[in-house]
Amino acid sequence: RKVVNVDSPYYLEAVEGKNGEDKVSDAKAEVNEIQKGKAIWKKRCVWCRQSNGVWEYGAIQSTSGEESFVSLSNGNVVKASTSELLPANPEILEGVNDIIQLSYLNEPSVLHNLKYRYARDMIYSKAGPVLIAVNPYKDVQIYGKDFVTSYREKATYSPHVFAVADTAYNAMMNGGVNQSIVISGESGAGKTETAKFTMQYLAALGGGNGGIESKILETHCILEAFGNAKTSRNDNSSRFGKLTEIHFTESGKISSANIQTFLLEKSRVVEVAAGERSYHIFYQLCAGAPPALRERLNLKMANEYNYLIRSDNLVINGVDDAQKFHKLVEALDIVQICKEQQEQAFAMLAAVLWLGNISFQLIDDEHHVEALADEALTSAAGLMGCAAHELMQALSTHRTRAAKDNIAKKSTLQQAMDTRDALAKFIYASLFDWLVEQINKSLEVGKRCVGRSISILDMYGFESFKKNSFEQFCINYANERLQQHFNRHLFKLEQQEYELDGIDWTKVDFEDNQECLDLFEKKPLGILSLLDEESNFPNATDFTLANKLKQHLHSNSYFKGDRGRAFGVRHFAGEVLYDTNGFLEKNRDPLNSGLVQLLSSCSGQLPQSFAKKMLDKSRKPAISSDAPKQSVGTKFKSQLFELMHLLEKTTPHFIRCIKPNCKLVPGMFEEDLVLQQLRYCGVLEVVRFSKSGYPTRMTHQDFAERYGFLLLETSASHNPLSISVSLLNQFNVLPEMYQVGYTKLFLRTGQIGALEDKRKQVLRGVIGVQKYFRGHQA
Ligand code: AD9
Ligand code: MG
Repeated sequence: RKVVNVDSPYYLEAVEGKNGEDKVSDAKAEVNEIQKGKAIWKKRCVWCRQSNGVWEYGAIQSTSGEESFVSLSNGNVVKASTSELLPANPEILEGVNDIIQLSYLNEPSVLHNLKYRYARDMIYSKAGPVLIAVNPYKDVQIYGKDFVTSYREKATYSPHVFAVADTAYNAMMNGGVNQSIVISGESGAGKTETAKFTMQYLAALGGGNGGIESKILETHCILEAFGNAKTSRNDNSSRFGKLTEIHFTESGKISSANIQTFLLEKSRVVEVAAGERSYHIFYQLCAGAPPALRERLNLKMANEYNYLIRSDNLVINGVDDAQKFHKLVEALDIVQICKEQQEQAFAMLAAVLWLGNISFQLIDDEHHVEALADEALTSAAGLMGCAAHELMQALSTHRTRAAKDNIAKKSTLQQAMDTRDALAKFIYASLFDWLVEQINKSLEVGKRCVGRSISILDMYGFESFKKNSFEQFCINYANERLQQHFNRHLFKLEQQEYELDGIDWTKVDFEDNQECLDLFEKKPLGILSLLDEESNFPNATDFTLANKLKQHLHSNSYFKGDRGRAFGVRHFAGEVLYDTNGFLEKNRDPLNSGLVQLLSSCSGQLPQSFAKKMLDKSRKPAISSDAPKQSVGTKFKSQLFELMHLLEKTTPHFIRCIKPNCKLVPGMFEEDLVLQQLRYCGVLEVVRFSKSGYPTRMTHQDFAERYGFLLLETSASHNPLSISVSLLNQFNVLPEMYQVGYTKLFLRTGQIGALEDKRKQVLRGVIGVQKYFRGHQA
């Protein structure tokens, strides 16, 4: 049930609408004039597309037949086809808070509005119910305490992430319904930073309950160290998805929190693309560990580790890894991970680094190899807590999937390197999960109350690189799911509500991505099922997988067969070509039983617990390489289903982050890049939809209760519906501005603001009178 009160997003929007109302009505008059006849159309300001695709602002000088002469703002006069010109908004609407206020919602107009604001450091704008955040790539000084207070006290209504957090908090407090803030956008668009500002605001509002709020804020530093890395798109790219659930007490104080993570990109631990880095923590540890710790871990500098030097990128401009390490240790202290556990975690990191330095030598004529007994081997074994020869044995043997008796065989160089890398990835991913578990233990303080939580989702954004692998496949699948959630809430459910309440409404179509999701999820002929099936064939290869997909899916319009190992998917955000190289291995994510045994026999607590977790997950008591194990793809799918289930039980608030340029610099607004993102994420449709729709709604009952006392003539009827209608008449709300449904009143943007003002005015008067009388009584 959506009920509008002063704190709902619709109210916020309504007030913004109202503030800009004069502007809007002036502009509307102007537009009406223009639309009246050709004579005025001649003076018309328009957007004219240049041969390079850029839209230029100009004014029509003359029109003859199908063509017009347009004088552009750069002084040139060009000839253009009249039908290709797009109307520009009157100057008076320049830089409005909410795009919905624009008279013309064409792409160049929306783009211009965002650009205009961005140039003035107004990085936030509203697009109807959605907040748009354009990454400033610089410190914009709008997140201080004074801003928190302003938004808390509603002293300002300009769009801001704080306003979204405030709306969610109030809706939770007043309505007793769990809320969610769903942040999306491309890699580097600013999701993680936005999520942090959201939590900063909620911490300021709900803090003061034993310091849990500072613990929550400290988790960013820890999870970023272990789960973020420099990529070609973002120097601090999250390589995992994250849902932070914050629970509040009845009185609105933070009581506990919980973090759920999604699919960490494990492959980064052992392979790093040119220009990128592995996880920050490795460089931080190497640069910042104090001498005594270095000695205990036999730690070298980053440039001595194979896993780190492969990309040639050891430092990030402007980032001091050593200092970050000190910050990290402070954060670990704050979330109560004790020194002993910290050291165990660092030992695991050092073990991973040393594993990468282990090399192999040939031992026979059949290309079999054995790990070299050198410093790398002894250090890795020592840090894990096993004997060097046990590690050597585990790395030099493997078990074939086909072998029923599951006998260990000698490995070739490739097999041995794969085993070593699998061990490194397993240790790292297990360490990450362990860390999240420790953090959650420390955040699980007070009890939870029903309808008193806000979940913040910071998922990895849509990715399309030159080469896209299994990771991009999963990330983009997750984004496809989130896009559906967005569509469902902003178009589907909204329209269903209009229909159910019987209001006059022409249905609006929107880009539904269900078919694309089916391509991934359908059984037995969806990509994930086919991938699992192929993953179970011991002799399957990347080529057989690609062929299988093409064979079964070639007729699906969202699928595109390609040459060799590749296949394409038409995502909502564009077509992506995937290379199946490594898909099967990554989906199977095998860890041979020898390695699990090795870890369980280690003296270190962490390796033992990692092995135990692995064994617990496996259905058979003793893991064997052919034991049925849930594939990575299938596990991810069920995790996403659970996420959707959780989100569906909340009232969502959407934030769309936009990346203004690929150079990651402030002040540069690349129009094409922004437009592409606006188009893909469906923001333009939402704006058009919201403009034609009725974003404010209240049950007649609630409306009558809230405003009924304003009625000048006491209504003979006590029927809420007739009270509502009388109120609308009394306040001269134009008929096109509302619709009366069976149960609810639906209002267009900007309408409720006037009523709220009137209500406040009257209440203020009443309070004034009460004070007066109290004064007299005294
Ligand atoms: V990814 O999908 O995890 O690769 P994100 O999370 O969308 O990506 P992130 O939040 O990490 O992007 O932002 C990238 C960089 O942009 C940050 O490191 C900051 O340098 C910069 N940024 C983003 N938002 C802001 C902001 N509101 N103020 C200042 C910002 N800088
Ligand atoms: Mg991020």
